[in-house]
Amino acid sequence: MSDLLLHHYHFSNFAEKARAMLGFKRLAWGSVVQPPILPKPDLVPLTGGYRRIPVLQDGADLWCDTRLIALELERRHPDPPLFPAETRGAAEAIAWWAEHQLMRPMALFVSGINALHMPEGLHEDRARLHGLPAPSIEAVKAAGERNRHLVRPQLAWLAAMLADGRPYLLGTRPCIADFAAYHVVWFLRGRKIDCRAELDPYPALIAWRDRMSAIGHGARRETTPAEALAIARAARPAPARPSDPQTGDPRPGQRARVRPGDNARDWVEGVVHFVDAGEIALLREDPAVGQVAVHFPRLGYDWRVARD
Ligand SMILES: N[C@@H](CCC(=O)N[C@@H](CS)C(=O)NCC(=O)O)C(=O)O
Repeated sequence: MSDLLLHHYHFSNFAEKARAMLGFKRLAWGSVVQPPILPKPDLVPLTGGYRRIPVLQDGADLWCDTRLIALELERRHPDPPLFPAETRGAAEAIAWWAEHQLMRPMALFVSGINALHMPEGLHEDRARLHGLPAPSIEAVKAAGERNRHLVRPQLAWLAAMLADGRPYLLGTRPCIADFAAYHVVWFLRGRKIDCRAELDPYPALIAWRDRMSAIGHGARRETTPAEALAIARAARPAPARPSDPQTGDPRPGQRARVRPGDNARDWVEGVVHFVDAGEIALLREDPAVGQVAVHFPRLGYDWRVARD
């Protein structure tokens, strides 16, 4: 049985990507449900300030960001592959586009259409996450309509990728491009006012979405946040793989800080445990969990050597 835990909440689309990848790898995992807005008192002791969802946990190791979660799952369970060699370049580029160009208009569209039906405090929390003042409901609604027109042409691109009848975006089997685009499309259904009618012009896109949904989530068992903290407390971070610092990088043993480059830009500080061209992991101590290793991808993140 896998000891993997996923910190998530139901309506998080990035969590849906992680759940689907766990299903694709046919894994059993512990589901730790976290709140969708701050405060997150049972997550922050583990991550040192990273608040986004999902986070993958194995003992005293935490992986932040679904880009790195995908790579970690692939390293442990290469079959079936999320990154087949023959399509890797195109797949990574499509995934980056879907999550960094299509996702934000999608979030503003669906949340705007559902402006009056979102959980209490969500609009304010998300504005703060992006460094913006709390918006009025009218502003949220107007952003919904504006962003519908940014979503539409990009959904048409996805549909065009499937126009030759292929079952998945890059061929006959799903890869990281499919998972990254799937969770963005999944978000259309997530709220009280269903926005899935946007897919009506594209039967092949609907069929693809249904194929992705049929992959399922693997074997999920419920675990409490308190259990997840206790598991981290009872464990030690796994020994690091050999590092390969790039020019200018902090070295293993040096103090460093890492934060997302796009939103929720809170620094996490610790001692470099591992660093290579794709990943940086920091060791940190917390009274609630003892020593933990927090792993971040490089792409999409910013880092500095920490000055005392
Ligand atoms: N690049 C990140 C993005 C994660 C993300 O933006 N997650 C959203 C939920 S879908 C989030 O954390 N929102 C704020 C929150 O839940 O506190 C990833 O791939 O994991």
